[in-house]
Amino acid sequence: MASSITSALRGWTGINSNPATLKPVKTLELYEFEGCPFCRLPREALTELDLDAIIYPCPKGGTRFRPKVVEMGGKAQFPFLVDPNTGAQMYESMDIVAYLFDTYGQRPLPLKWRAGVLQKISSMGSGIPRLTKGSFARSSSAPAKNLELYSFEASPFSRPVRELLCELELPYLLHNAGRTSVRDWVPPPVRDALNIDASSELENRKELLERAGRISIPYLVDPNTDTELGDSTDILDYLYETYSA
Ligand SMILES: N[C@@H](CCC(=O)N[C@@H](CS)C(=O)NCC(=O)O)C(=O)O
Repeated sequence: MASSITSALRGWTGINSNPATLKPVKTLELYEFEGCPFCRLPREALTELDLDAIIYPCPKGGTRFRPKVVEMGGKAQFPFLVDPNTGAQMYESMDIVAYLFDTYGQRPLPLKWRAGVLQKISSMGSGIPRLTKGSFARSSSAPAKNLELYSFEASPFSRPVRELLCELELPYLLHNAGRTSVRDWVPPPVRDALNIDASSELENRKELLERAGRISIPYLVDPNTDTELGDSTDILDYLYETYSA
């Protein structure tokens, strides 16, 4: 419920995808933490542009990836984007959003993103219902391989999963799977019951359909244990049991 309020307060930004003209050859890397209002903005832009990224969680008190950001950029400030395709490395949420639209969207920055200050204020307000979730590190065991998550930024069910991945400092490949058509809005159980075709033009949705037989977001893949889960409650239980120390 609180997660839905957060998405609603952001006007459901980060729900629709209009794929970028150019897809990065090497995956983008974003150092961020889920509870940070500034970090939400580039994550929303990634969904809007249908871009994947490796998320390196940097919650407060985190020791796994925070030092790397200080090493690369000189300070512990988040978000921090690394683009291995161009060598670009940058702080500042709105600079990152503009960079993504310019470099990969290859289209003018949408009007709403030009009002950077308003976006930041709105993001701060919308995070209030989540309190401190996704902000502070908890001890965990580090996975050998990155996890993978099919998600889109505004998904109320994905947010708690991303918050826990963040708190446990578990890096993951974020497969964005936003919405492009009306049928994407039909809840998965209704879609299943009515036999509604779930196919999509988005690569990640196609991939998920093939992999799981249905499209239900979030969907977690853990190559360390050969586990795949498609229900947020099951995913949360699994992450606690497997990685929380
Ligand atoms: N103007 C920056 C502000 C970034 C910022 O202040 N981020 C906070 C987190 S919300 C931060 O990095 N705090 C330092 C820390 O968490 O240690 C932006 O828009 O990206």
